[in-house]
Amino acid sequence: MKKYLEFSKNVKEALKNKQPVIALESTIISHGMPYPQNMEVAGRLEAIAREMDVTPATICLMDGKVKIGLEKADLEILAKANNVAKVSRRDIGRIIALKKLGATTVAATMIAANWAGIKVFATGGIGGVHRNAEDTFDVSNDLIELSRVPVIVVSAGAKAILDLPKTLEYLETMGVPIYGYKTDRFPAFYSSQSNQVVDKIDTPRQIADIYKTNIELGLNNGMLIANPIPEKYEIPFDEMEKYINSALEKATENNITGRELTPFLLSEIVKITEGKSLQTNIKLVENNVQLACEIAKEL
Ligand code: PSU
Ligand code: MN
Repeated sequence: MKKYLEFSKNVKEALKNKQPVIALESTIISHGMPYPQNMEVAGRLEAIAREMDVTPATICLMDGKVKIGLEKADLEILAKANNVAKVSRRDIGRIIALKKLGATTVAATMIAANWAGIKVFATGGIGGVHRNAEDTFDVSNDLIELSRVPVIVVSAGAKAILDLPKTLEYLETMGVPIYGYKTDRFPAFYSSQSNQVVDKIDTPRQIADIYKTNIELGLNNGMLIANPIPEKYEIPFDEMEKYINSALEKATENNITGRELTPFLLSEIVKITEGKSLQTNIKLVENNVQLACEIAKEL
């Protein structure tokens, strides 16, 4: 497997010297936000990590390799290209073998981070169980990978485009530990809380200790840290619900399903909120990068 990994110079050095490193995904750049904001955000996230003396490793698939850590030119390609594949587990081999350009989802980023020896990963929101999953069976691969790849994922919960109670039930079934950071309410991405209850945890040290204990016990599953958006930046749950419903209606009208659904809903919501949701999205990812860096330092 090692022959497929290509480390940037900084990430290679940091890992060799046992310095803290965090992984960042690339689907958020290619499919989650429009250009040029995606490029700015990718750069800003890396800068936040560096200011905290943590090395950021943005991950993608390019030229037949799994790239661990991207140079600016690579980020630019990802941010601009409109033929980037969205890569979950099933797509990794195909995109590498055919030497295509692939952006990694939470699922694929966890897998690649684990190959690279990176234990903490910051993102915006994870995929989950979609509303109406009882008809469509649309359950994100992210949830399965959380159950079998030993990486800590810091997210702002999950978007309310999903069915949050079903998402939490599914994670419980799959044995994934979920902790609310300084909260016992599962956050709903744009909103700092939903009505769903989770276990509360208060410090990065405790998160690192639980992770280490799990690993030592041979429980090689991942862990989800749900980090609420700071209240001053949030969009209230009820207000979001209206936007989400009209995005969902439009998806149904246009027969959007499968891997297209999540990116479609994300871009519709940006349009409906006239960019306000994008600002919120950026704030929460920054907040997640900070927490991921604190956890990586403890580890
Ligand atoms: N949710 C968001 N923003 C995102 C995604 C999800 O709020 O950018 C992206 C992530 O990369 C996530 C993927 O892993 O979508 C999930 O897609 P799907 O639902 O098709 O599994
Ligand atoms: Mn899906």
